[in-house]
Amino acid sequence: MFTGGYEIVSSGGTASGTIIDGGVMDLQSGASADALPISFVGTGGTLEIDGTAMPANTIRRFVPGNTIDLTGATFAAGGSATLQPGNVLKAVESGVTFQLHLDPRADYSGATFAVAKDSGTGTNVSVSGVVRTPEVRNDFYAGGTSDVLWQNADGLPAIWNMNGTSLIEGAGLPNPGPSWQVVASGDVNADGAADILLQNTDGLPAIWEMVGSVIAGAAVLPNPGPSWHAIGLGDFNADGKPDILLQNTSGAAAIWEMNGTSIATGIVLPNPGPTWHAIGAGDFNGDGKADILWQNTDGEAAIWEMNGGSIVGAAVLPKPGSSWHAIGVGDFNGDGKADILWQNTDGLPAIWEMNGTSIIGAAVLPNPGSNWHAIGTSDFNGDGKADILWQNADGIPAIWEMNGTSIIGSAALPNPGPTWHPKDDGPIPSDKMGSNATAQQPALYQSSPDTANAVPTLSSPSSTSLALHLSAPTG
Ligand SMILES: [Ca+2]
Ligand SMILES: [Ca+2]
Ligand SMILES: [Ca+2]
Ligand SMILES: [Ca+2]
Repeated sequence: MFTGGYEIVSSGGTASGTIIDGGVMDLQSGASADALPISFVGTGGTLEIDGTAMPANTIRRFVPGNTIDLTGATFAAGGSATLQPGNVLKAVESGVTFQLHLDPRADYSGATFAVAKDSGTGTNVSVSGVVRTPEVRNDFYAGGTSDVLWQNADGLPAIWNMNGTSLIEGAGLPNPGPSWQVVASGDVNADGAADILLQNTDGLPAIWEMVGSVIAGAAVLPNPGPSWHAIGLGDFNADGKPDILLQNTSGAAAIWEMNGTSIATGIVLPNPGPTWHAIGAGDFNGDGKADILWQNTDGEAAIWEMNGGSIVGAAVLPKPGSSWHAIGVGDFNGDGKADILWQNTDGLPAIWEMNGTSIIGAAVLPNPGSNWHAIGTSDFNGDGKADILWQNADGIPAIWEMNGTSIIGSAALPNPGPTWHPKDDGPIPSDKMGSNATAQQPALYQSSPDTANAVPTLSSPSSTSLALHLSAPTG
């Protein structure tokens, strides 16, 4: 990782998992940055590429304010930079063509590229307009794939920098102590690298602005009191910055619309009653605005479709029964709409593919057994489809790479031991944290969130037959 200043990767050298956070990274002629992406974080960064051989690496988050300096591209009037299919950026200077591989998942349809003379004889490539890059859950190293966020029972957080299902390196963060719960991650400051939302048992929320495993900034938010629990992060108003979903022990939910680490607006939502647990935020109808998934203690789930702090649609989903737990929301089939990950108390996982509040597909996955806990829906291979992060009761983490409801790959990760808990979008059970921590979810009953558009009750989250049982998620 590289932040600010000036770094030289010399001929024959390599840089690994490169982050350019301001400053200049100089890739000298003949140097390579291995196969991992070269990622800009924030703005004000320059990737200087010497010589005429272009790196094959994917260049992520090339957005307005960042520069690619091609020192070996002799600037001349009439040069150009144009985007080719697959987001290959083609620069032509003095009759010579240079090709750079921009993030193929980024949307450059509202962007314009330009070339200009650099400080020497070379060519600066810049971009203006609107660039949309996909936000990937738990992506602390801005590589376009999920990393794993951990917290130990003693409070110590840690991040595993992942390349797909392979652990590149792990790093411990400063220990805030066991009264601080790591709640969720999201790119709060919209710089391309995930940040961490924490909450103290006294109610105090805090945000760590992260670049890789480095805490680049820290902010404490107003304390709503210990009866309010931060549930997660989601962009409810589609301004590109995640907002905070909270729930009171009374059942009332609230949204803090955030502008980075500042609360722009606080909105208290209708109170569905304390048997309804806010599970998480995800965009079920694909309008770019996060919606809220609820589950009642009797198993029934419901969705509130949101527009900022306004509920624009609500529906109760088919009742799977109280042995089914909504683990979290993620887009398993890559259609831009959040889906629901379930797990039964007997271990059986299931997925509901959603279109708004309609279930358009449902499948039960192989049962790894009740010792395996589904943790969340990160995208480890960066294909835009959620994968499943697991942890065994003995501590072993594992990943199922998913394509819709099909398991296309699986891998076990090193075992950090059972006191370490991965933090993804699943609710955090009280028995998973230190003795000072409180349950993230409230516990008493009232009325339902909304009975409008209620749909018929089913006996299980899937109408399909059970798949074969496997002994472990790596099976
Ligand atoms: Ca960030
Ligand atoms: Ca939505
Ligand atoms: Ca989906
Ligand atoms: Ca994936």
